[in-house]
Order: sequence, then structure tokens, then C-alpha cells
Amino acid sequence: MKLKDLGWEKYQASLVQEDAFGQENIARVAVENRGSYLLYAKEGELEGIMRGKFMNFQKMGSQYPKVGDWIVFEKIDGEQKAIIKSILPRRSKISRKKAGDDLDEQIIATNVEIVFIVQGLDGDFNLSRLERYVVMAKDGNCQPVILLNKCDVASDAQSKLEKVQAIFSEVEIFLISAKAEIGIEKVRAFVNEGISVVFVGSSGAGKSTLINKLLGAERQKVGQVRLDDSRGKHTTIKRELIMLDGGGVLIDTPGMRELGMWIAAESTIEAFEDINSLIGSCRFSDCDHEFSQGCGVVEAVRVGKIDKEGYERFLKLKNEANPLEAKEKRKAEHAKKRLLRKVIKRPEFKKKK
Ligand SMILES: Nc1nc2c(ncn2[C@@H]2O[C@H](COP(=O)(O)OP(=O)(O)OP(=O)(O)O)[C@@H](O)[C@H]2O)c(=O)[nH]1
Ligand SMILES: [Mg+2]
Ligand SMILES: [Zn+2]
Repeated sequence: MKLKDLGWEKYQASLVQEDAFGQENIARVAVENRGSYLLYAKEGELEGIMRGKFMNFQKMGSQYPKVGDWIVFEKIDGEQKAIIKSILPRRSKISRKKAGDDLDEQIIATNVEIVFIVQGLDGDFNLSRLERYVVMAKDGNCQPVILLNKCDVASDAQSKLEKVQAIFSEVEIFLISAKAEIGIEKVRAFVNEGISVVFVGSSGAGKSTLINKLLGAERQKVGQVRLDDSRGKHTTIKRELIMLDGGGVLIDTPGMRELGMWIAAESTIEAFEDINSLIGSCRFSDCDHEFSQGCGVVEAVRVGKIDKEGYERFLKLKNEANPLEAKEKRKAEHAKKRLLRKVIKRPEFKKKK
């Protein structure tokens, strides 16, 4: 693996001297797994873990490594593992902020030049959603490019294109068909050596289909959409960085029907009303509703009180919404409680009789 193919040279040129100085062990975050990261480095694939300094204090979600990040690591001898030491400055990012909360943002990808906004010309077509994606891209210092997909099956493609053009006069917009391979070369033309791009859009819009066509391989799993409303089935469940032969980096992302789905784990729970209503019945207040003992939600699923499919969708979203952060939050909560107990035991806090 060459750092150059991952876009390092272009990225490095944007760094100030101190950031880049003396850093030999550089890798790029390719996948965020539960509890670890897949890193791409000179020496190939490494499992990135966090320790020590990184874990010493409670961090905000955005301070954790994200797909697309350049990181400095320390290799563990004799293993394909590395300790993540620091994250190099993000030149751009595509992120979703929770309403009214500027501090806690959920980052979808970092250090990308272009955001391909993929929208189906079928039931997925929605101008206000396009607008939000365009804002998101510009906010994050990325160039938005709109890809209106599935033109092979849309009879009104031309009029929809004109509508979109009228609204976004400064954005490049293309009619394409990932499946019928129409306009693929126009997309390919953006992804030159050293360029990183991310694909966003609803589930079922055709992001993974398009990525496969760009790769010339069936690498990404593709799922059917529902006939009545064109909704996808959340086929892609992880953000993933993929290298293109001849340079260029593609990031596939799980699609969301609503941009509001890019939210923290707690909000995921709130979105599932039947699950939310049972949370009080869990034995532990920090129950993860998956592995924790005495979980009222798991029990309700077992006895059929909650729809199993709905529960599985909940798990998928819950774990998608940044597993590491959720885990760290729980740890911090425990530590706080322990500290509080100690303090209360101290004599000066005991009530005088
Ligand atoms: N007719 C038509 N169907 C397409 C086109 N592109 C993709 N599809 C179909 O749309 C469905 C969804 O495609 P995916 O590539 O899985 O969509 P996605 O955006 O990756 O969806 P998620 O991974 O769930 O976010 C599949 O059945 C594809 O075959 C197209 O250009 N025309
Ligand atoms: Mg996909
Ligand atoms: Zn529970």
C-alpha cells in the first residue's frame, strides 16, 4: 500500500510544519469497527486501537478517529496492530450536527474533496433533502456534486434535472444510471489520483452500485428497494474507505432516509417509541439493551411483545451511531458514580447526629 495512493501527498501539502514534522508512522482510517479501527498504512492493513492518552479523559464524539482521518500511530511489535496516538488536523469533514448542539457533531467522513450526493429519480427524489446535503458539504469545506441516479427508469428525468439546476446554479449536476452504466465516466473524471470522495444519500439511492461500477468489481453489497416507495433496506451498514486502482479514494456510507437519522445512540432509542417505553424496566440504568443482564427490552422481544424486525433495525442504528463513543460514555458515567460514592462516605459529608 502506498500512502500516495491514499492521498497523503495532497493532504500533507496542506499541513503546517509542526503537524507533519518527524511523523513516520502515518495511516488513514478505513473502517470504524466496534472497539477498533481498520487502518491503511505503508505496511498494509493494521488494526488500530486506542490506549493511554487517548482514553484518559472523556472525549466528545468528534474527537475520536473517523473514516478518512490521517492518524499517527505506534506499531505493536510482532503484530499487525497499532496504537493510535493522534489525529492530524482535518482539512475537511462531512458531518451532521444535532439540532441546537454545536459541540456534539457526528462525523461521517473526513479529508474528502468531493461529496457525491446520490439521489434516485424515483420515489427518493426530494429537493429539500438535496438542499440539506449541499449545505452539509459546503459547511464541511467539500465540493458538492449532485448525481441524479436511475435515469434509465425515470420518464421525467429531464424536467427533474432542470428543477435541480434552477435551485443549485453553482453545483455540478449529472443524470446518471449506475445500473445501466450511463454517465459513470463523468463521475470517474472527478476521482483523480490523490482525490478522496464520499458518497451520501438515502438507502437505496444506488451509492454502492455506483461504487462497484467505478471499481469494476462487485465489491460492495447491493440491496433491492421497495417497489411502493423506493426505500432501500440499509444494505451498507458501515462507512468504508476504498482505494481505486490508479489513485483516488472512495468512501461508501450507509444511506439514511432522513438526514436526522445521523444522530447519537440516545436519540436512536427515542426514535423507537415501543423500545423507549420499556427502558425503565431494565435492571441497570446504563443498560445497552443488547448484552446487559436483566434488560427489559430483550425480554419483551423474547416474549414477542416487541416486533423482532423493529428491534433488529434499532440495534443496527444504535451500533451504527458510534459504538466507541457509547461505550466511553458508559464508562465515564460509572466512574462518576464511583467517585460520588467515595465522596459521600467521607466523614465531613456524614450527617451530624
Ligand atoms: N433502475 C436502476 N436501479 C438502480 C440503479 N442504481 C442502483 N439501482 C438499484 O437500486 C437498489 C439499491 O442500490 P444500492 O447500491 O444498494 O443502494 P445504496 O445507496 O448503496 O443503499 P444503502 O447501502 O442501503 O445505503 C439496487 O437494487 C440497485 O440495483 C440505476 O441506475 N437504475
Ligand atoms: Mg450501499
Ligand atoms: Zn435494556
